Amino acid sequence: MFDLQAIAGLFDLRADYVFGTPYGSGHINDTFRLIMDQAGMRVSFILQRVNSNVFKQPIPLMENVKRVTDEALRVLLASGCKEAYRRTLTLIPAKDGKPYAQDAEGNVWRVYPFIDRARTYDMIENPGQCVEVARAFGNFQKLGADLPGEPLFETIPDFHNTTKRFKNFLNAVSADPLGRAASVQKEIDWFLSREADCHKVVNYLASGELPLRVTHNDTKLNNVMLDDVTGEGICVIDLDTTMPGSSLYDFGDMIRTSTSPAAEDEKDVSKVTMRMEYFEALAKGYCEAATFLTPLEKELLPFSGKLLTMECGMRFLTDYLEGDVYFKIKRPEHNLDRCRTQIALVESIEAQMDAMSAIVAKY
Ligand code: ADP
Ligand code: GN1
Ligand code: MG
Repeated sequence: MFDLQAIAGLFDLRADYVFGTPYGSGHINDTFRLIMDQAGMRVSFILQRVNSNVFKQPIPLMENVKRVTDEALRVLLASGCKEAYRRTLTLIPAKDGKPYAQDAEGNVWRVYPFIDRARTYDMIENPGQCVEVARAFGNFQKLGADLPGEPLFETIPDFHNTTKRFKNFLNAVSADPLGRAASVQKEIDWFLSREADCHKVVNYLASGELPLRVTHNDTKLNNVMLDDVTGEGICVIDLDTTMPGSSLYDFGDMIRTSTSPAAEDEKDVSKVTMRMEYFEALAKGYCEAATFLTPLEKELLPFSGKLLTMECGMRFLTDYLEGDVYFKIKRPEHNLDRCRTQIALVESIEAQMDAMSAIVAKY
């Protein structure tokens, strides 16, 4: 569908195109692995088309990514790190020197070196990985705290504003463009009964009781690369939503994606459960790295898992009602299946909230 060779040719890769294939399991951007021949040596790159339906202003977004990755590289090199270029994404410039290229249709593309001997996981395999994931995202927030210059551009306004997300959900229910609402009344009622939870963090941020930080905002498990040999969380990726946010958004999405043994789109929701051992590993890794947390942020860490899982479930249901226009889907009821796993996970978290709080108090 895209002429990958021509697009690769827009970048200063100093290599001959061999082939390119779709890559990864992200729900938003179009990602490809490029195999190139560089003076006789096979090298890989990641080529991505920024999803302009989701990100309405891709160029300021790319300026954010450039600032964040430049700063990460600067810090790694200053610390004497031997494999700095494996521990942060780095943008390869286009032939005109810009950190991105535009094709004739106006699509914005970027290229990163392919990070080798490391991979992302769609499902967590052991609690040790949780420690690594949480540490990597915690350290990423530290980097954000020291980022010089203006605040980052807000690539998706109100991305985690759960009050607005709830309103959008209500609008989708009443518009019901595909006549799907009646068949999912049970799920709709489930979210309606939890409205009060949607306002809590938003209100604390508005009153200043919770601080606004530079956060990643999409800390799902498959947005961090773990080293194949050591298992270490070596590189945080998918930086499109790095912007002002709450630490709770980041920790909450780690709970959502790294504590259950079931896939996000598992059809058998009886498999979905929040495992305390995995939560404890996340809390340990995160609290070790995120030494800046205030008492209220710490207190709300267990609640953040409920909130972000609820938010994501509500977003999947909203997208199902609106006709699957936002998240990539692979089957007709994909978003509905995803919504149902999120509901099951929230119920599991609700049942264990006290024990989760006791664990946070330990760290
Ligand atoms: P999306 O926004 O669609 O989730 P991501 O930026 O997360 O896109 O990329 C999708 C997948 O591609 C990731 O989960 C990861 O497996 C892989 N990936 C992304 N960047 C790199 C990289 N620099 N090196 C190796 N793999 C990568
Ligand atoms: C999307 O891009 P990806 O797959 O890492 C989404 C997240 C959701 C997640 C649900 C920009 O993340 O907000 O939590 O799907 N990203 C965007 O799996 O909307
Ligand atoms: Mg991703």
